[in-house]
Amino acid sequence: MKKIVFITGATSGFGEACAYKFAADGYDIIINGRRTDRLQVLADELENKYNIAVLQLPFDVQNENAVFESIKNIPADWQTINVLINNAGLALGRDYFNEADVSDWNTMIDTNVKGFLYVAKAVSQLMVKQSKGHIINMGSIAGKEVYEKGNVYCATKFAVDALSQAMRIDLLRHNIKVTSINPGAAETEFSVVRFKGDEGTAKKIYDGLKPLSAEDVAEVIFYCATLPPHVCINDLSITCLQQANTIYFNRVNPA
Ligand code: NDP
Ligand code: 8X3
Repeated sequence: MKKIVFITGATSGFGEACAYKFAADGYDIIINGRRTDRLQVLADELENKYNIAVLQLPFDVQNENAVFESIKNIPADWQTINVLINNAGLALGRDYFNEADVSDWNTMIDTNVKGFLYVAKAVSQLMVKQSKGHIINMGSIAGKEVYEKGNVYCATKFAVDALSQAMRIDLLRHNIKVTSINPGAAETEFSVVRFKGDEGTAKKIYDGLKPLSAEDVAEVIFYCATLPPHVCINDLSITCLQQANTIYFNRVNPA
């Protein structure tokens, strides 16, 4: 039977790795992101390599109207979404609270909280019609514990944590699973985005570490998504061996 996964933020990192992981298992895939050139390349690769169908749904999750209109207009045979990976998100800047850039705060809140909510609401309405589905929200260990200069990014991930709990309660009567995945440091484009293209500073985040890879996180997400129907992982934190929490690392020979 046809299985469909909808992945936001599929043009890079965790989202892209999930697209490959689920495609290899025969899922048809709805991919979202803003960079349409990357969506096209990904769609071509997945269709050719895995003989599955891919629907490209480019939109900016910050755009409320675009999110609700795009999801409402998904072709009927794609609306039976089994799994949503609500992953699109970013950090911008790592600054003391009093020095941080307010426009960075706005973008993080608009993307990680408001965009995240728009997507979850629109897709949950499709899942309610089927009385089943699985929403996998991308949290972070930054949503469990605040760290210095993490302020608003951490707050957005605390919001994801609270909203995952809220969705789990409110969607319980519709048989919809809600899982929050909370990774620690993972080497994707995340830090390059956070430091606005400064690759040297981004690289230093992983100094002396073997961090998580996007594929490690995709593996865990796939595991959560493929458990028996009556089993739901509610909340799962994952770090590399050398990270205990957002603050404590065991770095080996840092430069
Ligand atoms: P990447 O930067 O590699 O990927 C981020 C993805 O999000 C891209 O596909 C990007 O696509 C998409 N995205 C960002 N903003 C928007 C937007 N406004 N509308 C639509 N898509 C958007 O980072 P990761 O894969 O690491 O990050 C994915 C998620 O995981 C984020 O929510 C992040 O907070 C979280 N996370 C990351 C950790 C890490 O250490 N890497 C650890 C814990 C959580 P495009 O630019 O094409 O729109
Ligand atoms: C990303 C992990 O610790 O850099 O959410 O905030 S961290």
